[in-house]
Amino acid sequence: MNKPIYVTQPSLPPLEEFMPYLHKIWENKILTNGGPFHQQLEKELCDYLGVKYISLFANATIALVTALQALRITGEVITTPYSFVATAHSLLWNGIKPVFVDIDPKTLNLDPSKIEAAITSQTKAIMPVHCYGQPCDVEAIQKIADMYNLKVIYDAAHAFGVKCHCGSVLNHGDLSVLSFHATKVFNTFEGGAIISPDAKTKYHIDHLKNFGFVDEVTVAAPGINGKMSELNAAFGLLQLKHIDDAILRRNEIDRTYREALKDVKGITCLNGNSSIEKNYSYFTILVEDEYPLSRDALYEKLKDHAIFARRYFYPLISDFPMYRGLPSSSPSNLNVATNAAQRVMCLPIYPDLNREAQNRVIDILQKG
Ligand code: T4K
Repeated sequence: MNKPIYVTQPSLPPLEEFMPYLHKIWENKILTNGGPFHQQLEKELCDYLGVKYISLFANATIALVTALQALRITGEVITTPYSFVATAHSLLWNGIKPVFVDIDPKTLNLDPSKIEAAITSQTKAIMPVHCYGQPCDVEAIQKIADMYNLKVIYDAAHAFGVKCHCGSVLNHGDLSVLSFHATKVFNTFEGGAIISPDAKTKYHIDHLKNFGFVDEVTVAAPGINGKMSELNAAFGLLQLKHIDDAILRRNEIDRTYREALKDVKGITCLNGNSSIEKNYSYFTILVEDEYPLSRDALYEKLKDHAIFARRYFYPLISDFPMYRGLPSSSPSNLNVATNAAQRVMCLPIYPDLNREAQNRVIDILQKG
């Protein structure tokens, strides 16, 4: 039986490299609440990512919930149905009505040309996703936001380290939210962060993730416990030492897939665009009609060979029971997303995926 190959596997540094960090934590007994590793990781991430202010979180879902709270968003928020369910869940947790808008067929990101038609007097913000780390059309989105006085919160869970023509993609919009989950390019086991443009917003967010405490006796808002622990922050500091190598290795795997699949009829590889600095977080294909197998038949065939690709993002968020009833969830409103969800597949990509394992995946795709 072949060894299983998963869509991803977390990068882990040599265990012995983590021991000095653990000794330090055992020594000073600061386990959480903004300890020294937490503060150091915030600083080092700002430098690495090219952003000004960052607030670490326990995960990206709580960070999204907090980002909306920080900007006092209510009413309706325009978002994409083509994402992980946490994007829209963060709206429901704030009592906000999600309004789904269709996606662009090339990038599978929110289609700016469809946003304006969905704006009502209740619309307060746009929450786009840089899906698979491919930057949204940030300029077009900002133009609409400025015109209608809307906030923009980017779900940048996939976009660690991504740079577009004007530097870090994380500097666009009012806030951006990263995920450091085990399955992400940069992981702290669990973790996340909010990128803020100014110190005032960062400190407000820092209070919100600590129950709303401003000082020992003052609670300014009904905040949550969203703090990252010292263990996760220490691990992040170590991960940061290895991140460039990890992204380099992902780049090689991406290149090998593109080369091997370029002549396979009916397989379209997404996001080949080389004008941006990518993180190669996902390798996404669309299985078109010309391919001898349907997407689901291919998915099952891979599984029979112990290759566990994933259909991110199928089903669409708008198909889940808590969203299905919304007028904007109608498939006729979401033609491109509906089609993409039927065709998409994410192939295994992670630094430890060796050539032999990648060839097993490629062989099956080439044979059809
Ligand atoms: N916004 C977007 C756009 C997101 O994609 C996500 C998360 C969020 C927000 C929320 O971020 P967090 O709150 O999680 O920080 C996974 C992840 O759990 C989720 O974080 C991620 N997106 C989503 C796209 O994928 P599943 O249900 O597919 O994960 P799971 O457990 O099936 O893992 C996939 C494969 O990874 C496994 O088959 C094996 C491998 N794996 C996984 C884990 C957890 C490992 O090898 N080791 C591990 O520890 O959701």
